[in-house]
Amino acid sequence: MGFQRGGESNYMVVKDGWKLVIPYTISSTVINAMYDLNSDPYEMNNLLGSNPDRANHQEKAEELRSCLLEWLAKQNSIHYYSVSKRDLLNGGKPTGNNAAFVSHSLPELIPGETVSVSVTMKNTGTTTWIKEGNFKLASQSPAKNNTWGLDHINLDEGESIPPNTEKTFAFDIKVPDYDGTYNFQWQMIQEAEEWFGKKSEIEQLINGDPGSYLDDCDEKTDWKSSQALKLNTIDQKQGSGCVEYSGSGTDEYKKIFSTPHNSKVNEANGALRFWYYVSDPAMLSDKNQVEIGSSGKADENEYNWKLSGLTEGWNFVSLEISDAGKMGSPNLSAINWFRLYNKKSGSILSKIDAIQIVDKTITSTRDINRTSAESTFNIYPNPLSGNFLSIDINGFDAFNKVDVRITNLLGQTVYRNAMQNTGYSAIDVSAWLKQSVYIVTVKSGQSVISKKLIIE
Ligand SMILES: [Ca+2]
Ligand SMILES: [Ca+2]
Repeated sequence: MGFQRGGESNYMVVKDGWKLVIPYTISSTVINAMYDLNSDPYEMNNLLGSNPDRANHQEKAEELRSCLLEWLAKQNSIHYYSVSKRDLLNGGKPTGNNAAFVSHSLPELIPGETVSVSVTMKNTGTTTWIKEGNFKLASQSPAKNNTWGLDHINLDEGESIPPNTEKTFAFDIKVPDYDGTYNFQWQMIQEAEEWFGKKSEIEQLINGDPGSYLDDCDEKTDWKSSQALKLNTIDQKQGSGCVEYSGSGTDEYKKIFSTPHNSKVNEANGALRFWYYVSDPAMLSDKNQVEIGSSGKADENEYNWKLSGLTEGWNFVSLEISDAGKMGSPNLSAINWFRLYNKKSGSILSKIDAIQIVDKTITSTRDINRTSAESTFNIYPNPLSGNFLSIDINGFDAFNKVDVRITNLLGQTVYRNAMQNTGYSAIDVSAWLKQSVYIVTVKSGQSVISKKLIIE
């Protein structure tokens, strides 16, 4: 008797001249197969699968599966439960996992506060959700994000959610208080097997400065495609519009940016994020690709990814630079190329919006440690002769308020304000600053920086 976890995609059991192959996960594209190696050494005839006599082989298949289960139990494998429930006669599919979003309740999302929320899902499949089966509610957009302080909620020990019943997951979240755009969205998952069912309705929280966009898709200027693109100003996810495609041509969205975009990220911390609407993902081949680059064209100094797991409607796509295919030496400080393209088996409607290259470590975790060496601020114009002094504040601890103080040369404070670290502020100084020299001090946490301001 032998076991093997074959490649990435299946388990194999060989015993007494019989061989059973079971997909490693539910979502694998490999189907269940069993061969009688004594009479069929070249594995030409799958006795399960579409074999009309497959029911006659159930007993043998179950015997081999129980050997596999014994082994998985010893390994303490997370796949034990799922493998024990697979329908061996029907290719291991359909899985029977499905869910409908019923409702959620959430109070106002106040940055920095802990609030109680709930998400209700209905089991519309044929499997029963239990903790032992690794059924959970988990965060989406992006998948398994930790924005709200937790990325999943377990069922209770002994709890059972059979088909056609609802489950309300009630839990506390910590609302992020740092700048950015955050999505509150959840979906059922059978851990290590598959995401399934409808995602919860998305709620967005925008704090302070959401960060710059590679393209906010509020205009279709310079966007090219195999079809005529439209500007959609009704169904956008951000700003005043999104760019819309309809047709069956391969090139969907491509753009050469006349001004290169400095993403300020590196390969280790960067992620490409955007919203992508697809009317019918089944029309897309699995070659669906997206790429960014710094040569103003395809296949030269580019990062590329395959898109997968798209669902009908809007998808929040999050792709890590560290997972990308790479051609040449793309320069993340000068991105000037974006393309999304795909072969299609029919006509689709798609939309794209809010393309960002972000530091994923800032939007996915609270553990931000920016050194004070990176903290800077600029005041301008300086010397100042008008009414408004502009301040740009960068790199201070995003969790603390930034204390801005202006003192005269006698050390007396003439202006003081605690600002959120929103980057840019304009202060009306006309009422209280006379022609003189002042000191502007910006302080947050351990970082203190002072600069001289001249009023003319
Ligand atoms: Ca937009
Ligand atoms: Ca490419």
